[in-house]
Amino acid sequence: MERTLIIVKPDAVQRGLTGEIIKRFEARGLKIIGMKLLQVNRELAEKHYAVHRERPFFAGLVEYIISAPVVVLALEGTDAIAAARATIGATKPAEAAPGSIRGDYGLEIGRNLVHGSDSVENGVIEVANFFTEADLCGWSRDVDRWVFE
Ligand code: D4T
Repeated sequence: MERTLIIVKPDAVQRGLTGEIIKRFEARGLKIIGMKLLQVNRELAEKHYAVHRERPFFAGLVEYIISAPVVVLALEGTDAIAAARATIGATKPAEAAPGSIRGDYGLEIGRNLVHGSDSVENGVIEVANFFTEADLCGWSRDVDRWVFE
């Protein structure tokens, strides 16, 4: 089972799309093992996007992610990383396939609605950046045998 960190970004929360976005991951079969609403502080934002520290868009990216509350989810499932990223769509919403979150709701890269971890290793690291082990709920879902073979 892989874990991925999903961030429903400030633009999505402000636009009232939180439920719509969570619904898509849930319907796909990914299991929510952690979820909370929070306003990310600068330190956590810079840690989360540290890989982009030298890029010209870094400052704007940090300002955007700390500008208003986000909803973060820890999701678990078979191939959770690839499945979640396919559900999210391409980084540039204008290039994202219709049916993906960004393809259905976004236009600009700086307002791309949702984050999903890009590797198994980063999924583990990012979930730990936003949740303590005590925050996570390793529950047994009754429908799991109809989702996982
Ligand atoms: P996140 O990390 O938000 O899920 O986005 P992606 O995984 O799809 O894309 P990314 O890591 O390459 O970029 C992280 C974040 O930076 C913003 N960004 C990116 C931007 O504002 N301008 C840019 O030119 C790029 C490449 C959008 C997503």
